[in-house]
Amino acid sequence: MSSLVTSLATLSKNGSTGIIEINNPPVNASSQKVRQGMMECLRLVAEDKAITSVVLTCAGRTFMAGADISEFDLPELPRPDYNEVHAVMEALGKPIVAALFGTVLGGGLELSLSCQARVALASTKLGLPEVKLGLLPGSGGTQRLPRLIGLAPAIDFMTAGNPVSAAQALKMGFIDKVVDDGLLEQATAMAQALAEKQAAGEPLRVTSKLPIDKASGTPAFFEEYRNKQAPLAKGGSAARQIVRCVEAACEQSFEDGIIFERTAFIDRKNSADSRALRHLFFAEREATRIPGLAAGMELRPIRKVGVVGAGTMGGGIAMNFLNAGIPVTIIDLNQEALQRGLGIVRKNYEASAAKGRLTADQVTQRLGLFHGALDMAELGDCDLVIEAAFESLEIKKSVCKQLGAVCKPGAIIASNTSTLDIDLLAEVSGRPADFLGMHFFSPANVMRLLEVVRGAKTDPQVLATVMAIAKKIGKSAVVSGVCFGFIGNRMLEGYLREAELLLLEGASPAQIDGAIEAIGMAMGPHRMIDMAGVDVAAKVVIEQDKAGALPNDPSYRVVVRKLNELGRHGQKTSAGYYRYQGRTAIEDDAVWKVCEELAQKYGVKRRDNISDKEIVERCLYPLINEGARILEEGIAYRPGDVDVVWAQGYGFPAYKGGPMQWADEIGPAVICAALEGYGRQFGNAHGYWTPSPLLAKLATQHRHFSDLP
Ligand code: T1G
Repeated sequence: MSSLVTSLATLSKNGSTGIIEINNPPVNASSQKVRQGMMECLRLVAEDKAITSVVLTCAGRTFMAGADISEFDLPELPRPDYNEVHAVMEALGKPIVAALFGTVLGGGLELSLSCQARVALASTKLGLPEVKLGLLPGSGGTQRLPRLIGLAPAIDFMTAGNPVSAAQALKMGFIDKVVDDGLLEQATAMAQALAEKQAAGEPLRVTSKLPIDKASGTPAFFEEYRNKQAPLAKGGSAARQIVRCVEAACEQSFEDGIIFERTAFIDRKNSADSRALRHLFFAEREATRIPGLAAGMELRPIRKVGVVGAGTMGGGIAMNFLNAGIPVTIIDLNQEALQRGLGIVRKNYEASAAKGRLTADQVTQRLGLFHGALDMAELGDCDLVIEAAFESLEIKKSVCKQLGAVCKPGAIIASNTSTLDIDLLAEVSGRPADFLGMHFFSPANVMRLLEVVRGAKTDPQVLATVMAIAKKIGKSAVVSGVCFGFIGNRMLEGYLREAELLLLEGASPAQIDGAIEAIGMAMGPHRMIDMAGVDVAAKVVIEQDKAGALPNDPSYRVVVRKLNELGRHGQKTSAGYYRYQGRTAIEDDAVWKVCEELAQKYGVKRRDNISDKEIVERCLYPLINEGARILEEGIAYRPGDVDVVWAQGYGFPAYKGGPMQWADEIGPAVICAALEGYGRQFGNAHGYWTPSPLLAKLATQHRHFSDLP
């Protein structure tokens, strides 16, 4: 086969079939050079009379996984535009068959829709996830897909943004054949068959020329679909625009519909919520890169994992590794606790199987990798041991000391502590170089966030190994330095402090939670504590108080401590900051009275003019300020790392990109001025309102967190 290589696309010939292969590692994203290469290959195909059909494929591990997202921050989309390429493909006059494999997403799937047919390996995943980036399929997807599979299935597929299997795609009607192997051969055979039909007089199927089901596309149909999407204020713009583009496909010619779609796409691309979602997409991947660590460092093999503590956290942690096919030995002090822990994991898997999320074989396979034991010595052959013992310094010191003795040389020892000093536990283990923190978030088998806490003496190879295993078990890992609360819980301090002060000053839990949820937080502070446990939150404050780590402020977090004393531990006792009927939170006058009494006791003046704006600023600006301190102390490497922690672990709205991205949208100078204003209004005796040096510097220099290296 002869071949002509242009930039990132190669044209070769297999008899009368031209093979266009895109080669842009790692995911064949559609960059300007890819599109230039394709245009060159298509020109050559058009000129070569000997070529009567074409197969479009990619090198590497996947067919095109979408447009190059990094191009969207450019002022203009670099030409040739996607739609120029699609127009040349559809006007070629020769059948093109797409050979699909890997993860065919976004612009990659749209590219294939401009072919005459699509053949996919059975293992292929196909999707239009643009909506998850605050975008919409911007290279003809909203115009071509409805012509192939109908209005409702196309809108459902694009507004959900979730991938489907090749078998599902075949059933939906947007691919033509699924093969188990021989993809290129099968696609070539189909291309040649289409060429023969064309030679016999059968017109080529051109997707953009297919009719669209206008009869179903009534105004009421589209209005109903629009109303099903999330509200605009909660990141619903992209989905609503997708519905509008499909409506335009019914109202206008294909050519006009493409223009409509492009206008809507540009509007989305330039929106704050899409910028935020794209920021998080890259931030999550950037977070796995450790400054100063040589790429490609040899990692320690992790073939077997040990978990100490068969409680809720220990069981959840274990499931992460079992799900990845890694054997786990779990230890607990007594048989009853151990059996309870093993039983909880079994029930979790059986519940997943009952919902069809796992097959019975998968449940059997995973449980077959899971063993319980009472003797720590059983952990002697583990490569990584994670302690998830009760959150008490004495207990964790004892466990870490034992692990230092029983774990084999080279084994990594991790603590799941959320409040204790990793360096202290590392020293107690006697192997500080092998030691670090792995702070999972409950439920540990569900929450993607993992704070990896590097100790002062943690070996870089240990850190790199844990970051790699985190990706293998599907976690979004972020490295934190050692400090109280690491990244997330440390920033939570000021947020919860102000939420409680607002209660003393006269706001209700419902008003505070409502104001915070209105800006997109999944759960307000008080509903969050009621779910996690008022006793758990109070214990952290009490332990800090014992350690003399609280501000010299007698009113500090008095409400959570009082509710704890009253036995109002939250949802689990049907009463906390709210009263509960099942999971329904109901405002409770008893809490109002507690706050009134505490306000009187601590001389806090109550008022009834607390606005939602004040609530949001007083709770979230100190959170951002603490994030700035965490950056200037080097606890977090990058602002994006802080954003990933809050978006993945604390319900910060992804369409705001995380607290530091949101701070950039508001402006550091605005935040700085607001902090200083509250300092003047309430006094700043405890330094609650002092802008961090970094925030103050960004404010005066009119720079942003995104300008930081
Ligand atoms: N653009 C640019 N870079 C991308 C990229 C993309 N679309 N997809 C992945 N990368 C980079 C990623 O940053 C990382 O870089 C490396 O590739 C490996 O990715 C016009 C508007 C395909 C399932 O949303 O879902 O098309 O960190 O670590 O775990 O209508 O990447 O190595 O430097 O994630 O194996 C639509 C996004 C775009 C798909 C592979 N497409 N990508 O997962 O590897 S918008 C998407 C993914 C669009 C058109 C619209 C995943 C993956 P680095 P990775 P992975």
